[in-house]
Amino acid sequence: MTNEKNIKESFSKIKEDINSLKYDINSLKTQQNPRVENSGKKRGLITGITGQDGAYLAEFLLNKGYEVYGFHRRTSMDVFDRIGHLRKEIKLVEGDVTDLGSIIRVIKEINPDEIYNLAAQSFVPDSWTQPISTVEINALGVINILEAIRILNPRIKFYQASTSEMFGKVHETPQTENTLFHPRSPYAASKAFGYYITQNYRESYNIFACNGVLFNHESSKRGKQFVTRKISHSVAKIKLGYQEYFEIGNMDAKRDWGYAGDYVEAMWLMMQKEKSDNYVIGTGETHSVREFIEESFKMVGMPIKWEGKGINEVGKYKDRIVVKVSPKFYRPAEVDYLLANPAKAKKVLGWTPKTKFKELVKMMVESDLDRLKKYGLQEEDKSRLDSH
Ligand code: NAP
Ligand code: F7E
Repeated sequence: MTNEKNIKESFSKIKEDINSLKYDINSLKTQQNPRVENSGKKRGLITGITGQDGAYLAEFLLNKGYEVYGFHRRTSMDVFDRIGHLRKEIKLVEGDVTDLGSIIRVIKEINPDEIYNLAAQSFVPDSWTQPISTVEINALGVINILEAIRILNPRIKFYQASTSEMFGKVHETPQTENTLFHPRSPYAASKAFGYYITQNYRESYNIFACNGVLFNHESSKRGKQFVTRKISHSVAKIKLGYQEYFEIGNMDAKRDWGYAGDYVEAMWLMMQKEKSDNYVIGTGETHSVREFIEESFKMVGMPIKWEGKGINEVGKYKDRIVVKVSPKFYRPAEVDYLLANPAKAKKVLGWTPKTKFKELVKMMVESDLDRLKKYGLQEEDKSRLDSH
């Protein structure tokens, strides 16, 4: 009996040893990223896959031969419109950047080579109405991913979607990698934490962690709350007779607007360098909201003139009012003027933007016109515009 008991105990000890050996081998494998060595295909994990940049970056990485994994959160309805054309090629994984457990699960499953953290509550006005959740997603979400990388596999490369909004009330013009931050919204403050913690994990743990400090970039996939798309969409509706006029906030704010398709290349380029760093990405040109409106109306053959001042100012096409100012779109604190100096990105990454301002406006207005002509006014064309 004693003998049988001893044998059983020895077996169970051997089993334990084997399991612990298996665990050690697996962790070693994780450190070496064996999938890359085996398949030769790099694995890219994109958070915020359902957003504007997620869609462009996914397409870009697929074209570079990556296996692309899209991290998305649970929603009550499908939000895959922007990546519909890529659905068969992307592997979707569910999680939330505010949920560390979900990040750990996904990273363990996929063991990616590169993580692009694009997930954010990215609409600045909503950061005043939902400040805590903005911070949870935009700030804590970043450290959640960095912690998961540090614990699971510090060789994974990390990209953080930082922003020109951090320059806020600008300390110098144009803005470079050395310009001081002066955040003007809970959004910008939350992103400043994301920026610094990314830099800190690089310096503390030698993790490859980049900050792309991207200036505003737009496209036909831009959310309709953001000013460029709000304008292109409204102008297209006015041209086709679906709407009489639209309301706007501070038309004198200036932005360095580029094309999202150009900017995802910069994200990838900085992840291919030997050392991680911070890069300013922009066009080096700035334009006002007012100019964006004028150019959009010109594109559809309805040139406008301005009359009045302040909240009484209107934009008129012939005798028709097509633009009105409404203080409901003013912000508690405004970012008046942004202009990038992307010299470092040009020198170190060899990156230059390809799309100029007028081309961008044309692209966006034409896309909205074409879609409305093809499908008519849809439910999505009516929603949310009154509140933003
Ligand atoms: P976007 O269109 O608003 O996309 C944001 C993405 O984040 C969406 O896919 C959204 O998912 C996802 N998301 C939000 N909360 C999440 C959470 N808790 N867990 C997982 N995913 C979550 O933004 P974008 O214009 O593509 O910008 C991409 C990133 O770049 C953002 O971080 C933004 O702050 C930053 N950025 C943008 C610009 C710009 O001009 N576009 C400039 C500088 C920096 P749902 O679809 O479910 O909402
Ligand atoms: O506003 C003014 C508004 O909401 C641009 C995000 O991607 O880029 C974006 O942030 C300007 C502001 O973008 C309206 O006051 C006037 O000065 O298009 P926006 P944003 O706030 O610059 C940065 C880089 C990001 O990181 C952000 O995630 O336009 N403006 N009238 C208006 N803006 C809106 N939305 N609506 C108006 O009616």
